[in-house]
Amino acid sequence: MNLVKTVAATAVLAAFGLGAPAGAGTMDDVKAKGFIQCGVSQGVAGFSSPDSAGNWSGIDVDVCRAVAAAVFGDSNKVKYSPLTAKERFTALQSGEIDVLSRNTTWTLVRDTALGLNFAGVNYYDGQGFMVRKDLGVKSAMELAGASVCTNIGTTTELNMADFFRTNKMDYKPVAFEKADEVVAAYDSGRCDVYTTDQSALAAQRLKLKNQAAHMILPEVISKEPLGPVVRHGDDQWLDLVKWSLYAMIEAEENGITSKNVDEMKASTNNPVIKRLLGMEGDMGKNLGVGPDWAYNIVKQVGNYGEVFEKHIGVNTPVGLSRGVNSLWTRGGLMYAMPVR
Ligand SMILES: N[C@@H](CCC(=O)N[C@@H](CS)C(=O)NCC(=O)O)C(=O)O
Repeated sequence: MNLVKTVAATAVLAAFGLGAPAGAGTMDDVKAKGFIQCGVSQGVAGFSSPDSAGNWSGIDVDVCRAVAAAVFGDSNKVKYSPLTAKERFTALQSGEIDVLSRNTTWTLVRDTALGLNFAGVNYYDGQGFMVRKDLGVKSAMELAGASVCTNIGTTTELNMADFFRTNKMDYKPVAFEKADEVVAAYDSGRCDVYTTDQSALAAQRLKLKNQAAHMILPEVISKEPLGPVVRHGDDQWLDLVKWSLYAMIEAEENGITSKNVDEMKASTNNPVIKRLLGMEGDMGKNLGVGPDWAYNIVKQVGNYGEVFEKHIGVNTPVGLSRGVNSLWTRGGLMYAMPVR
């Protein structure tokens, strides 16, 4: 029966041109080649962006580094594929990348019809609008007739259409494939408005010639839960990516940081921490990795709060506050399932 289902699923994927080379077995493939191929953006500060030497960093990059720490005990065993919004799902479906960690919104269609699985959420976001201050607009409800710059192949385009239609306002979409083309078009005055996820507005604003001349309008017009994505039909790999993210959140909840993890490991009597750090239970074995999987994540990458503050927090140029991305114990949405 399972074989029949697999054959049928393969035929369906092939019929949609999705190919079938990389269904199950990503864990074995990754172990055999010795690194994880991680799909990232082409450069969104704090999320995934390269430095001048080509080293990638950001909270999306750190999800891939966490998975590499869990599998290999080495967070550096990652190669990066910069992808536009339009290219990203094909790259995952075809097996070109092992995981997509690139400000990607979890939606029903992506989770089902595209043959993908979301492994969790590493940033809860929502779509916003940026305008030049001298446009004299204080609310998105004053944008009737505006030209609006955005990216092709995104939820942004769809939400924008919903927003203007619902509010019975005309608008002129100006869409580009590359994010830098959108920024350049907006900065040169080709459109009145730049719309994307609010976190990306904060990041992309850093690329504008005169940042102080722009403002983000108060309205948030959508839900954009952003998180890592894998292929449908590979539960073992899905589990590993999911629990690598949970490990970062669980570590924060338990006060375990990259700085104190060794001390915690040596001295704790807390069974939750003992299970997470591999001293009790057999959590790594269940995931197909070693007992130190979560220890390696925290030691080499950090807990979720550390990663947030390092790349996008209030003391970084991106300057985002935790808001709904706080732990559930502080009124936020970040909640890891129990490690037991
Ligand atoms: N979260 C939305 C939008 C994602 C998106 O691609 N946004 C653009 C606007 S800034 C982006 O990040 N581009 C970066 C790039 O192409 O490198 C989605 O999943 O569709």
